[in-house]
Amino acid sequence: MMCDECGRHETKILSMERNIFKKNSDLAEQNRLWFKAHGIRTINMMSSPGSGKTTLLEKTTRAIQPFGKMSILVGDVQTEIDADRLRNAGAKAQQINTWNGCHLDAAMIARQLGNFVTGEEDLLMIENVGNLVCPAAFDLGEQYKVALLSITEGEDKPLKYPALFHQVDLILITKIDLEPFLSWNREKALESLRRINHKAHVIMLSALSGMGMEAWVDWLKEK
Ligand SMILES: Nc1nc2c(ncn2[C@@H]2O[C@H](COP(=O)(O)OP(=O)(O)OP(=O)(O)O)[C@@H](O)[C@H]2O)c(=O)[nH]1
Ligand SMILES: [Mg+2]
Repeated sequence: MMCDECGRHETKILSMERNIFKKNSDLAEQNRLWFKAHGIRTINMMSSPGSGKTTLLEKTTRAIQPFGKMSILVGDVQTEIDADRLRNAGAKAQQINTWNGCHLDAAMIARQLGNFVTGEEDLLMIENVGNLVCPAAFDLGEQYKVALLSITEGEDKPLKYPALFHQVDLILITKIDLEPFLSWNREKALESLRRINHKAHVIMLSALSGMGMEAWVDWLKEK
C-alpha cells in the first residue's frame, strides 16, 4: 500500500512532467508556425550516438547545394566538434550544447529562430543528440522526423526502442558498406522495422561509399 506522503510526491512529479511536455509542445507549435511562415522545410534527425548523422550531413551539404539553401543545428551534450566538422564541409552550422541534457527541445530551437536561422533557408536540418530514448519525446516543431540505424548496432534496435522508430517518416539504414564484414542480417532488420513502423520509407545508404545517397537527396528534394 502506498503511503500518503509517497502518493503526494508521485502526483507532484507527474504534474511537473505534464507541464514540461505541455510547455514543449506549445513552443514546438510556435516553431512550426515560424517555419511555415518562412517557407522552411525542417527535418529532425535522430539516432544512437555514432550511427553516422554528422557524416551524412557533411556529404549532404555538397549534394544539396545546387538545389537550395540549407542550415544545420547540431545538438551534443558538449563540444563544438560536429559543428566544426560541418562548417569544414562547407555547411552553415550552429552547435547547441545541452550539457547534461539527453535531447534537444523546442525552446533550444526557438532561441535560434531569427538569429542563426535567418528565415532565408529552404531547408533546416536538426541533428539531435545521439540517443534512442529522449529525443522521441520532444517535438521540435519539425515537419519530418528521420531515424538512422547503422548496421553495426544490430537488427533489434527498432524493437528495443519502438517510440523513436514508430514516429519517423523515413528510416536510413547507414554504413551499408560494412555489410560484407558483419553478421548483420538485412531481412531481420527490415522485419524489426516493419513491425514497429510499416509506413516509413526505408533507404539503405553509405555516406562513405556514396551508395544510396541519390535516393536520400531525392527524398529531400521531394520534400
Ligand atoms: N564505414 C562507415 N563508417 C561511417 C559511415 N558513416 C559514418 N561512419 C563513421 O562512424 C563514426 C561516427 O560517425 P558520425 O557521423 O560522427 O556519427 P554521429 O551519429 O554524428 O555521432 P554523434 O553525433 O556522436 O551521435 C565515424 O567514425 C564515421 O567515420 C559509413 O557510411 N560507413
Ligand atoms: Mg554527430
